[in-house]
Amino acid sequence: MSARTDALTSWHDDWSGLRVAVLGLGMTGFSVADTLAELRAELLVLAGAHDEDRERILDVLGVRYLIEPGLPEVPQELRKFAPELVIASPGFAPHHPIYAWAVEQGIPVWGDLELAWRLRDKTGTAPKWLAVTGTNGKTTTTQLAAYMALADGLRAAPCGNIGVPILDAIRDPEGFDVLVVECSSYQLHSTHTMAPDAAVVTNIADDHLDWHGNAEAYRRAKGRVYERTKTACVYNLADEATRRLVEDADVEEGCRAIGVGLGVPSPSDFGVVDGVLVDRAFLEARRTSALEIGTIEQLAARRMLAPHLVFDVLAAAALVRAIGVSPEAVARAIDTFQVDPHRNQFVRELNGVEWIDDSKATNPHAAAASLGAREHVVWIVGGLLKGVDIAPLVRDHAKRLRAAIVIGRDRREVLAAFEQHAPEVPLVEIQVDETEAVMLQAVAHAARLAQAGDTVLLAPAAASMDQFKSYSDRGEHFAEAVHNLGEAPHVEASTEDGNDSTDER
Ligand code: UMA
Repeated sequence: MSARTDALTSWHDDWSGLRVAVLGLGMTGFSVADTLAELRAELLVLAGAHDEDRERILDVLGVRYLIEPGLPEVPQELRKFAPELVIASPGFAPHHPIYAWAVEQGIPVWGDLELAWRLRDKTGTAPKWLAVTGTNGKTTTTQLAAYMALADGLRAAPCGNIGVPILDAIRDPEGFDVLVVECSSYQLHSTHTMAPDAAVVTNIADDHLDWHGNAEAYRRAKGRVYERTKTACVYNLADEATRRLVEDADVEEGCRAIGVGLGVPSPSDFGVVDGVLVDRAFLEARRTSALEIGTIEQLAARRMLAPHLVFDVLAAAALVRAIGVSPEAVARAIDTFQVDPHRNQFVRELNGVEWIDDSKATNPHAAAASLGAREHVVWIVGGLLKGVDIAPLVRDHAKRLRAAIVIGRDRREVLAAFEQHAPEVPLVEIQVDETEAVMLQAVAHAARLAQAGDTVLLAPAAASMDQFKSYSDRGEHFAEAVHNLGEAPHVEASTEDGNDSTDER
């Protein structure tokens, strides 16, 4: 790292004239450019696609930008600009030509988390910093932790990968007491000095292998969240890999490892005893007693009994207890918390069949949690697999499948997995690609195949961008199609325009 960028560790340092290349003009790139323009850095923004609204604002701010379709190589203008620092949006993988060029030139590459960490003292006092990552459950855990801190009267905000760029939170005029930062593996890859008060990896399973190159690189990126942690490294007792990441991390003196599980906890852990959620970590008498932070009954009332949700609640509680949020505030928060849409969301019951939207299950690990919680399932599966093997998921859950309906671009891999591991499961391949038609057909077939007592589960184990705008768009199309189903026990499998394009075995 260069001496100049090394020394820039505060909002109140002199950032003026620093030559920074910003990669990307999405949520992240824009928030970085806006922030650094305010600090009077000299900027060059590069992106592979136009965004007219944001470009207009950059014009007003006097920020230079270069938009080139696909950004296939290192532009001459960037070489001439000779950046002292590159800030990469998460979508830029390390093998992107510009990212790789910067590394080769010895130019420091930061993500927005790194910049935000250095600028966190804008309002004078730095907020407490809770960092959340994991393959699944990170958004719910992030929201829960922020909600629990709010219930204790703290100014708290969830931010980061959750969809609120962290620099927007940093620039809030009044500032926050606590930031709960959802960190993606992409963001963590380019984070170097962040030192959270408490951090959690909720679980680790293969995901985003195309970006990271391999599973080990993905795992290592996730593990960076624990580096330099001050008070508590929270990990999943049921996921050995998360404990190993804590062991491998270089943390501050006095930082404790706090395990979270669904069973009776040992001292220093969180868990469940006779229907009561307990903290056995943040109390003096932890050898002999535990603090009540909520009950299973409370969670049942909020439709949050699925094991992964109970885990998320306990993990969030561990994070906020590490910074002194009271057990009573945690319990109050559980009483009113609502899980976001498209996360195991109940859509409708029709003729004894339950319809569930878990469109957020964008990888096999998340889909496994969802499938595992049900006995007889008609499963809507498929999309963009992101280089992840879906076969083990099909193998492990074949027994509970009444039928499967395969959507998405990577259908061939999904069909092959069924061929190999579940040849007896009735299969429908939806062969259309148009957003509107896909879900109409999938839902109509599911209605025909499901029997009373079954669950129809949208848990695609894949990303959505091949056929939908986002996982929420996919979930909304599903819910709309489900709500439009008639009351008749068996709905004919045809779309409204009558063009059903499927293959069935
Ligand atoms: N771009 C290129 N070339 C590339 C990649 C991107 O030019 O190879 C440009 C695009 O043209 C565009 C910009 O980069 O100008 C987009 O940047 P981005 O893809 O990094 O997306 P942002 O809009 O900055 O949103 C990011 C996160 N997106 C990704 O990680 C892909 C958002 O998480 C996050 O909410 C936001 O920052 C704020 O922190 C989304 C996500 O899908 C929800 N995350 C993944 C996940 O949760 O699984 C990691």
